[in-house]
Formats: sequence, structure tokens, C-alpha cells
Amino acid sequence: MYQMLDPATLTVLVTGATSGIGAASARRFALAGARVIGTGRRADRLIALRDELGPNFHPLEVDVRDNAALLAALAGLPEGFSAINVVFANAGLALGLEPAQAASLDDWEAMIDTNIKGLLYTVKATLPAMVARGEGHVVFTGSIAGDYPYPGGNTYGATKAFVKQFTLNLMADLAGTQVRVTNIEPGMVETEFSLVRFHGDETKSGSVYANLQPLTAEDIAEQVFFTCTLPRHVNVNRLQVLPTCQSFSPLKVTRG
Ligand code: NDP
Ligand code: 8X3
Repeated sequence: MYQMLDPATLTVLVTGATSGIGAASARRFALAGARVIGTGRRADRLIALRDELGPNFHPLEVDVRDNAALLAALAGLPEGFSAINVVFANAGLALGLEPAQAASLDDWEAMIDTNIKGLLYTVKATLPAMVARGEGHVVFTGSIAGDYPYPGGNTYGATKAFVKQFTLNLMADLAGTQVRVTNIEPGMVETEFSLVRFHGDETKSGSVYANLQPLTAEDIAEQVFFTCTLPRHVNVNRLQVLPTCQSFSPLKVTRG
């Protein structure tokens, strides 16, 4: 029988555990016996997760854009949670769907600060210890928006393209270290993602998922869990996952 890793051997840091893919992943790992550190800015949701998941879950209220706060929070981890060997750098967001000429510069900066800089801070805070111990796994939530362009995807898609290339470059740097790197690239997942993208407009966000069957956060959490519990000699570089209802359009041509 094929031998997967025992989840009880994993100490998993999940950024963005207060909602969506991060919350579902925190649940998936913790309920399977892993120790999970879940981060996010909404402390009440982290406390609710701790109440739900029990002692396998350690809440850490922190904004990934604040490197000093992130370092301090990780430095204060209790015994049993400090030897992180899976880093799921998942926290991220899209803001706006306007064309570049109409988009908000503040939105662009928030996406860059979170999806790129926050992700880099997370990696820098955790990678050296994993390399030193000779075991570990860095997993990102990229997106098909980093693979394919779409109108209004401008800066969001570019941040996810950064994540994709950073994954591959990390693999090049980490060759021979026994630290694995994976970019999970989902298509449409029904979470709070669209509510955030449309600045809380429930009509707009609801219409994104109307009359179709999107992926769920649990669908992606299962891919993350599967990838991380594969035997240590197996590295999934990139995993693109779409709902069956989502596919490709032909390239657009403007005539006249
Ligand atoms: P949600 O909005 O449901 O969750 C986003 C999570 O990111 C929340 O837990 C939020 O926590 C956290 N987060 C955002 N900004 C910060 C910050 N500055 N500091 C700390 N945490 C932060 O969306 P998803 O679960 O869908 O998104 C998770 C990831 O998946 C993102 O990287 C997104 O780009 C990506 N993705 C989503 C897809 C989709 O269709 N839903 C498809 C492809 C990729 P809090 O607000 O409490 O800080
Ligand atoms: C989220 C998927 O297509 O809305 O990254 O950009 S999409």
C-alpha cells in the first residue's frame, strides 16, 4: 500500500486561516492530527477556530504586511508549535475589477503588499529553520489569474504570476535541501474572495457564483493536504485546479 506521510508529524503554519481556503486547510490538517498555527487579522475568527479544533490549533493574530509583527509572533510560539515543517502562505486578496486605467492605486498597493511582500515575509521568517533541519514544505496559493490574463485582472494577476515564478526560483535555490515547494493554482473558489474584491458589495460578489458550481474551499484544502502528505521524495511543483464548469475562451480580436 502506498505510504503517505503521517499528518501527526506535521506542524503547519497557515496564513489567512480566518476564512475560505486557509480556514478549510487549517481544519483539514488539525482534524487529521497535525499541529496548526493559523494567522489572520480577525482575532475573533481565530478564537472560534481554536474553540472548534482544540489544542491542535494555535491562533496568531497578525497582519502579514507587518514583518516585525510577524517575526515577533513567530518568535513567541509555544513549545510544540515552533518546529514548523509546512508553511502554507495563503493569505491574499484581489481588490477591484476595473481596467488598469480606472483602477485604484491604493488597491494595487494593498495587493502587492499582501500577495507579494506578505508572502515573502512569511517565507523569510520560516525557511532558514526548515533548511537547517533538512525537512520542510512551502506551499503557496497562486491562481489561474497568474497563468492567464483576463480583463480587470491587471495587478491581481501579476501578483499571482510573481508567486508562480517565485515558486520555481525557490525550487532552484532549495535543490538538495529536502525542502519542497508547491504552487496551488485554483480557478473559481466560492469564499469571501469576491466580497473582498468588490469592497463588500454582496450583489456583485453573489453574481460571480450564481447559477454555476464553483470549487469550495474544502476542494482546495484537500489538494493542499494531499500535496503535503505525499512521501518526502515527491514534489508537486504546480497544481492547477478548476471547477468543471470553468474553461477557456478564444483570444479576443477587436475589429474596425
Ligand atoms: P478569503 O477572502 O475567504 O480569505 C482570505 C484570507 O486572507 C483571510 O483569512 C484573510 O484574513 C487573509 N488576509 C488577507 N489580507 C491579509 C493580511 N494583510 N494579513 C493577514 N491575513 C490576510 O479568500 P480565499 O480563501 O479565496 O483566498 C485565499 C487565497 O486564495 C488568496 O491568496 C487568493 O488570492 C487565492 N485564490 C482565491 C481564489 C478564489 O476564487 N477564491 C482562486 C485562486 C486563488 P483576515 O482578513 O482576517 O486578515
Ligand atoms: C482567483 C481566481 O479567476 O477570480 O484567483 O482571478 S480569479
